[in-house]
Amino acid sequence: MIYNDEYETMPREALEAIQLRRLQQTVERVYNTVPFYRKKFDEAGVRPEDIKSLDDLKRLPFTTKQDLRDNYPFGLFAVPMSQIVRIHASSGTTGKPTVVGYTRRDIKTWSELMARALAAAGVSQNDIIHNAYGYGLFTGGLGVHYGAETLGASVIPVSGGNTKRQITIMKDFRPTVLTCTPSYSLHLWEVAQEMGVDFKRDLAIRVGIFGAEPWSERMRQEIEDKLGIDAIDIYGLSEVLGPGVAVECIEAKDGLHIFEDHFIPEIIDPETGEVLPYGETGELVLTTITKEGIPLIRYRTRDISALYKEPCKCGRTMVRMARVTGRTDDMLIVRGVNVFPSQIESVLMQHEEVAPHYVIIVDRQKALDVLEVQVEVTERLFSDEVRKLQELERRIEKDIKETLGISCKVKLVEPKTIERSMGKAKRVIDKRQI
Ligand code: DLL
Repeated sequence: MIYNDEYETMPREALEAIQLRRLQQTVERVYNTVPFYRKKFDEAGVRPEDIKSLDDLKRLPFTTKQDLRDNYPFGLFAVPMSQIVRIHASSGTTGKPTVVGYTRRDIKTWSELMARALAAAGVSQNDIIHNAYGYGLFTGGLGVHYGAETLGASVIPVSGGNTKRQITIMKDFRPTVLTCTPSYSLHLWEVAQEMGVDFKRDLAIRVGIFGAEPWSERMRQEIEDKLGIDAIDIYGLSEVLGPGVAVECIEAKDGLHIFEDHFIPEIIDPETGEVLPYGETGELVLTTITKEGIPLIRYRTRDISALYKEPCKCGRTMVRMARVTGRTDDMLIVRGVNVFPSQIESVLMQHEEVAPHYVIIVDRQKALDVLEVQVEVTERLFSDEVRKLQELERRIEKDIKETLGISCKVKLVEPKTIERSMGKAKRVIDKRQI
């Protein structure tokens, strides 16, 4: 279903006219209200009135996560605190957290965009949503929650954790939609199995809306097969909004539609900053054109994607972004070769003897980078002879070498030994930085 028929299917010319008007208003507003932007624009020699077409966007300087940190906590807010009704923040595992503020209208916009996203995934007011994204400073829980209420669906605000209770709730309340990180959905399946609950037979979930961390096409297959559901990819980031920046439609499951009446996407070469044409892979840059609390101009997301303009069979005219396979900052450089965890995941998932739970450990031994991939094997295989397990290890190592061009050590580990996360999974341990 298309939630907002007027905007989501708008002819591109009309959409671009709206984008330009909103961009001009945003640039004008931040120039006048946020000293950080005024200084940056002045340094770049560009003034609000120079933005005459969408093409002029590239004259504006980028904003980075470091800029948000340097202005911690509220320095980039464009309205007085009296107009802010909500604050969220990133977890801050890699430094100071980034803090964002929403006005009443921002919350309304976010709720509408999340309602659109849920509808794109085939959810309606007749659905019950089991929302296992964390509630709190993280945007996942409350983002889905407000969207669900706006759409008119029933929402169970279960949040993350206490997995056994979640299974009982799913059995008793019979939710039809599951929202959580893709890795947590597999953990739910695992715990359900332990409790003798069969997702397909005993539960009513028919669609899952998963995001907040990278996952591969093969991981989607695995989830769909195991849980017996449609798995839909949803993308967003707290700096720009939270979940609901882009979402796949259930009709195509082929790229995520970006809600372009609120965000202008660009893909750039992360090294040079040059804007790349449609279809090319690079870093996603987003400009918010309706946000009041903390508008962001050309925000470098560090997420790697590509943009596609071709029309989609669902009828939406908004561009699609390719599934985010990784971030410029989670790219590992191992002996000079660039590797993304998702590439390793794709190779692992080709082997049905292993479970989708893995961790990548990078270390340095005698000035040489060494890579170890620990992956769980299925229960059945673990009881097999050692020789068979070793043979599988060698096979996966060979596949990784052939696909990615790097040598690594693969270590099969016992089922359920790799730590499960209630939210975003931690896939990489880089001991070189410690
Ligand atoms: O993760 C917002 C969110 C909540 C999105 C629930 C989807 C569902 P942050 O905690 O600020 O916000 O983290 C944002 O997570 O820059 C990406 O690197 C990654 N990410 C988010 N969605 C996806 C996705 C939320 N579908 C960061 N695929 C982003 C891959 C994703 N990575």
